[in-house]
Amino acid sequence: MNALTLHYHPLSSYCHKVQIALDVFGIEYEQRLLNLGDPAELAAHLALWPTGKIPLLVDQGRPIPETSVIIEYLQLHHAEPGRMLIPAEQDAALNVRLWDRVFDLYVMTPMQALTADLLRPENERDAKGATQARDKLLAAYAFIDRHLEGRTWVSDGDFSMADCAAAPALFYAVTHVPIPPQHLNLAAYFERLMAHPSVASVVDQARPWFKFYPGRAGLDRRFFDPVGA
Ligand SMILES: N[C@@H](CCC(=O)N[C@@H](CS)C(=O)NCC(=O)O)C(=O)O
Repeated sequence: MNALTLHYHPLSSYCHKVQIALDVFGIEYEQRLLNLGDPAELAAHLALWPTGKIPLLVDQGRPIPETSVIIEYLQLHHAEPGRMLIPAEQDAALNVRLWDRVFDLYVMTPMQALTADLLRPENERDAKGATQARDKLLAAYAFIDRHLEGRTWVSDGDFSMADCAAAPALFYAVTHVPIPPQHLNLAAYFERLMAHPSVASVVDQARPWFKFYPGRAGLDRRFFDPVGA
């Protein structure tokens, strides 16, 4: 068994964030697909990490939770030499952590609320909560679009942990709230993210699963598996 195992689900945005980082770092690892709907699997997972959230990295039996911590841990202990997602320079590193937080808190969170709402029976849906989540996404799109003016990646340097967070957050967010046409910087950034080899590879792995994603009606056809979509 490989020393490093990622407990994951192929449709999970936060798992994609870490899978992108693993690919950038050039790290070999095993994947353990979790079915948290199964009571025994859920109990075993909760014993490892009581929040029950995925992904969870397990390194020689030691659970490492929380995506941003996982990525920092991987860079510290397992990345191929010279491969970095958090720059060594402290102020630059703070900026990466800031934009990682922005995507987790202001894009992932409302996106997850909208996906969760779709999983409820029609008569239990939260129309007010969904409107608020859509408004939050639109507000985030507007300020991220302004921030991206003149930038290739979201922090000032190379592709970073913040872009690992941005790619799956935006991938699923746009299925609920498309990028408004005036946000040209954000639309171009989205395409740059999708063309990044590590992002494209993670999207490719998940392709056969997108037909099960609750927000699939809003997902661009190019992301579906051409066979069996
Ligand atoms: N702050 C956590 C968030 C992880 C998270 O929300 N994961 C979702 C999947 S994308 C999850 O575990 N959902 C199952 C649940 O909430 O029970 C992180 O960065 O690792």
